[in-house]
Amino acid sequence: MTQKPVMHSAHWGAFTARQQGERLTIEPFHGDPDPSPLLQNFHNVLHHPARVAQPMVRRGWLENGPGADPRRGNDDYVAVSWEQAYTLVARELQRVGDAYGPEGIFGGSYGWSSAGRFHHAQSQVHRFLNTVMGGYVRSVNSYSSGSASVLLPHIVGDMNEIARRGVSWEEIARHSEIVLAFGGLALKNSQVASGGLSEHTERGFMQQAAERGARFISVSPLQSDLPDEAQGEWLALRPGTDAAFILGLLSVLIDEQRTDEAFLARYTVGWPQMVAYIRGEEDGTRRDAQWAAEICGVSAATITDFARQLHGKRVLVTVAHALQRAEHGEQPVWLGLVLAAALGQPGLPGGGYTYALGALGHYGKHHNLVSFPALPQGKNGIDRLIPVARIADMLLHPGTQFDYNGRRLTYPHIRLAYWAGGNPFHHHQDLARLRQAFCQLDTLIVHETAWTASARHADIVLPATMTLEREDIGGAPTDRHLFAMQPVAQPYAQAQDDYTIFAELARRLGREEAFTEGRDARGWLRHHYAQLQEKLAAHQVTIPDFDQFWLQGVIELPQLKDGGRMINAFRADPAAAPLPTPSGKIEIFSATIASFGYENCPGHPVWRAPQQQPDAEHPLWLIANQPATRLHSQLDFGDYSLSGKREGREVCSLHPHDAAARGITDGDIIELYNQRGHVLASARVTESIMPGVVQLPTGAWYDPVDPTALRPLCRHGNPNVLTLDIGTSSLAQGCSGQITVVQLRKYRGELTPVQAFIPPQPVSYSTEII
Ligand code: PGD
Repeated sequence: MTQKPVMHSAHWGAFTARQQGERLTIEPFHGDPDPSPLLQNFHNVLHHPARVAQPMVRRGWLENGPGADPRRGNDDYVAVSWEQAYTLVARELQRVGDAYGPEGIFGGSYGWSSAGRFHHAQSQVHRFLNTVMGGYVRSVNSYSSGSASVLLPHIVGDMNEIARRGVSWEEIARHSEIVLAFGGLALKNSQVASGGLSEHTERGFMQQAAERGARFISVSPLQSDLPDEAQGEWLALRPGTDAAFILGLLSVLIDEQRTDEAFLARYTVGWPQMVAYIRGEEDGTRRDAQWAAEICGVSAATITDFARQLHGKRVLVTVAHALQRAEHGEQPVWLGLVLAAALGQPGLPGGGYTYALGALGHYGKHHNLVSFPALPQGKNGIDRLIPVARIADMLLHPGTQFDYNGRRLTYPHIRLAYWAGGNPFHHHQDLARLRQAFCQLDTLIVHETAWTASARHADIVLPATMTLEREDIGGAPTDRHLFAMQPVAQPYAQAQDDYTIFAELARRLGREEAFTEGRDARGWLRHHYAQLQEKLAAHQVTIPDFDQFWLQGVIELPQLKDGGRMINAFRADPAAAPLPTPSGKIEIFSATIASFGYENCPGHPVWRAPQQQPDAEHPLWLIANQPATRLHSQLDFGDYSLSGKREGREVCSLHPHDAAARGITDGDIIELYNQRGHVLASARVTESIMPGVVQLPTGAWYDPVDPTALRPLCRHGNPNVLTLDIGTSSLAQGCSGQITVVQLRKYRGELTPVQAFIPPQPVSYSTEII
């Protein structure tokens, strides 16, 4: 069948699409100057065998009923009808709700889902659990910015103001002299923005700035963290040591009286404590260039010279999400701000501190005058939460206390977890431990488009439509285009929209009206669009009516050009526009954080060596970063993602020295391992990575040879088998998955093909009992 092209949008770009048989042809949005190759992942996925075709129930759960079960992840599945699936899910929700109330249900359902604002799966789960079940145990913060989002409000202000509304790319192109990017500015990251990204402009802005003479300096163990267009410089340092590096820089600036004392006195609190710490007045350890050199693997002379080069220049400091996704990840975020302040830069055009520039396509962009309405979540009847990355701790240790951002909280006892739009067996650390945690549940229900590892651990798997199979509206607060996401194809097999599934469950549980408010999906789209019209009308802005919008496929929204507004106003008049911190200033020392008494995150930024250190057994750092060929684990079976693999396995980069020392050549299958498990990958030998460091991106679907093994072997290349499941600190309890330590060798065991994309075949089973 060949159809007319229709407009659609994804987190990685807008496009028109046309179905031709089982494949799609895709044309990037005409206004996009630098479309993302991730669009190619849509070509082959609509009818891929990895799709979930029908509702399925885990055999052990059918036989024994709800309850802890070590077979999760290693059991058969039984195909059931939608009628049977609805009966089972509604009955189980009723049982858990009656016996334990919302405190027995975990509805965090973390995950990126797809770009449409109405069918956003996590919002659908939350609304359903609030309006139908009276609430749920929730999760707070994200795997992306778990520690920064907790830290930044204490020391400067809301993360949104210092990231999304930070210094704009336009200003950088015009004014910055040095862009000092800790963790780099890799385009693979900024090609993505939640809700969509119609114009990929980072490459162009970097080119403009570089042509004007701006210097881009990427401080990172990986050369690939900066695109060619930036004509940048690469300063390689050991993973996880940026905080020590910045302390070394500060020490040079202090000793050589190159700090902007007037700025520090007027706009910050706590500089004297910082100086005392750097000089070792507290404990006798001077954090100078030599001290930093030994930690970072960068010479003291380089650190000294580097600090001098920053002095007197319009410097913009940015710290990537990746750096705070590690033990003590709060520290480089804090120190990046301190460095910018010490140089007197915040609030100057193209200078200062902007958090996570380039980490997503949202940052450094302009904000829409008004934002598109989100699906209302309803009211959660309880206030129980966990920081999102503490899920395994919660399931394994109910009733145990933990610290979080000045509070002492207790893990609830969860009986049922409901997940839609996320893939915990992609995003979480130490997957063997995660499996044990999920085995404690009575019931795990998952809506999925495809048979991810998370679906394979569920008790009830409901087939969800993918974005291409339904209508929605796509837009992000930093994107001037709003898209009518028109359906490209019919739903695959028996797949249904998350909304349809929840509406039917709500009906069976007697709460249909509360959940749907009498609207079908199109009704909600019209409703939200009307709300947008109303908000714009208040600013005397008119947009076409819904039908016209739907016909056109795209409209343009008015934007504000107010990047850096909070800091600019503060610099102009700190008394009139104080920062939303307790002192109203940049807090180099935070009395609030100090009052929490956390050894792992005291009142001013510090260097704390992580508990994971390379040693004789595990001598290599592993960087498990974002992939370049897909968004997280989404569409790992898509054409573009597959094209990046070798013989179906993920590719691991390592330096020629480390390869030679182990007799490894390019293209060998290697085994990375540590005390948590083993991972196979294809070796790429390259000089664009530091010696002593290897890199394996996230997102290859977990494919354990024996899912029940205590130290499983993933034959596909999922690095989260190896990463450690600990919080960044007691302050934020963020995800620490970015780096870990490993050993590796040429793989000499039995090599079985990757099976991650082969779905479970339903076993025959009498479903009369349902
Ligand atoms: P995705 O692969 O985007 O990963 O973790 P996240 O769980 O968000 O998962 C989204 C899932 O939603 C996919 O399985 C997709 O099939 C499904 N889906 C898409 N659309 C729909 C829909 O409409 N309905 C339903 N029901 N399902 C849908 C990402 C997380 O991983 C993030 S944000 C970060 S930043 C972290 N990064 C790292 C890292 O750098 N290093 C490590 N080691 N670990 C990380 N984990 C984190």
